[in-house]
Amino acid sequence: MDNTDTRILITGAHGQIGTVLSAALRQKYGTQNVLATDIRPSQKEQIGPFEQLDVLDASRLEALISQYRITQIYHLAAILSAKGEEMPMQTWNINMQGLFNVLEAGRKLDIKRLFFPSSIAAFGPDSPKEDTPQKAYRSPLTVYGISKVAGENWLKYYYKRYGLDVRSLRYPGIIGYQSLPGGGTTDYAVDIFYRAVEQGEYTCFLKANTRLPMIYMDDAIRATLELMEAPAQNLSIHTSYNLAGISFTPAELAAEIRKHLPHFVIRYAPDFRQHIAESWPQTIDDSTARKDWQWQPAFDLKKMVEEMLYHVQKNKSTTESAPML
Ligand code: AKB
Repeated sequence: MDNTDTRILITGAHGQIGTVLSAALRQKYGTQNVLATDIRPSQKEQIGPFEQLDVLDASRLEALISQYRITQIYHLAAILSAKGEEMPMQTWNINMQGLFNVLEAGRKLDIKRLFFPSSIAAFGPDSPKEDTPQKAYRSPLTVYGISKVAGENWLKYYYKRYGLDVRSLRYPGIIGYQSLPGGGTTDYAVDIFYRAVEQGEYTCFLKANTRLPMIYMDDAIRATLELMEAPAQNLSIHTSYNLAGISFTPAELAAEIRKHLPHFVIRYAPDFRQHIAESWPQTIDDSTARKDWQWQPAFDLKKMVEEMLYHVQKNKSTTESAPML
């Protein structure tokens, strides 16, 4: 790695956010200053330093931090809401023990700044559904959500007790074309674009009128970088910041897609994820983020759908015209 001040380690770098965030951080800090890690082996297109890492392996995590002289960690590795309900104990273990290993490494090895993603899943059926406030009561239904609430409180503990500079966002469902989500309840809002372009139809696992908070990937990445760069004295939240982008229902998303693909058909076959979605907020009040570090989303539903369709169609035609080997 180069001899600059900031050297970053990302866990879960092959995940939906990790794929795009690694590239953005490499562009900003230099390829050699960002170490991507994941439990899955290196991908063919991996550009820059990569190490295979299971976040439950605390000694390997600490060895990598020392070896690469890491100064910042983005800890993204986790099991999401829907998958988490299939394996509650494993999810708790991975999400919590993984976080403890990172926090302890941060404390012991003098990490300067640490990022941990929380989620709208930290809220539950007893939180207000509309404009859910920053400090709303949080009693989530899912193991994933419980691990996020607990995680947020541990961040605050490490900040207060050890002075560790830990920062966090409650991400809405993230929509992007660069990577696929896996195991989440909001995944439909990415899948729908691929099905619309490739097959002209989609069967949604949520009901037509299920409104959820979402955000376009560009906004989510920019929010992450802006929060991580904000002066420490401006930050009033040491659990996790509410973050809002766009809220919509599957029916509204389908109608917007139909403006570009008039023959697109959506059907509904709600499954267990409906219950999870109904326990979450519909819209989020992110005024504290706007005030503390001037957060401002750039993508509305129209712009997001235009961008998604453009990129998904472009990727499809590139794949189709690729020569057979
Ligand atoms: C999920 O659906 O589990 C995630 C999330 C909202 O945290 N996308």
